[in-house]
Amino acid sequence: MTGEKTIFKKIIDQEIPAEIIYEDELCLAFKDVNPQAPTHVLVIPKREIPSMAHLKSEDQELVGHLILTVGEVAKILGLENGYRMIVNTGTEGGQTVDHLHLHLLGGRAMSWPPG
Ligand code: DGP
Repeated sequence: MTGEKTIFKKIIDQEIPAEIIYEDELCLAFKDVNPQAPTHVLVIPKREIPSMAHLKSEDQELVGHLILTVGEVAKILGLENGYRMIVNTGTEGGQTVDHLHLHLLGGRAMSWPPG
């Protein structure tokens, strides 16, 4: 990390706006600015963790909470026909923002394999 705030840290700190869907003491869920599906939400931890590759065993409970939150947000948004959760990790994983985030995509049929 460069020490500079990521765009997601700025959203957490309310320095830039986001369309918040859900928030609790550990995480924040907000709409992706560049949606790849009719529903595209990002679930992020409030604690600064650059990526999935930086998770430690003591983060197990937080990770469980983030995944359960994706499921809760899917319910809030009525994705009863299914959805996809994606965690892009590192350069080859397609990660562009260095703050761990879980993509929730829904509202259309997904294809496989992803690009
Ligand atoms: P990834 O490629 O997995 O690192 O995804 C980063 C996502 O973050 C990408 O889908 C676009 C989204 N994004 C980038 N900047 C902003 C922003 O300022 N606001 C919101 N809501 N989403 C953003």
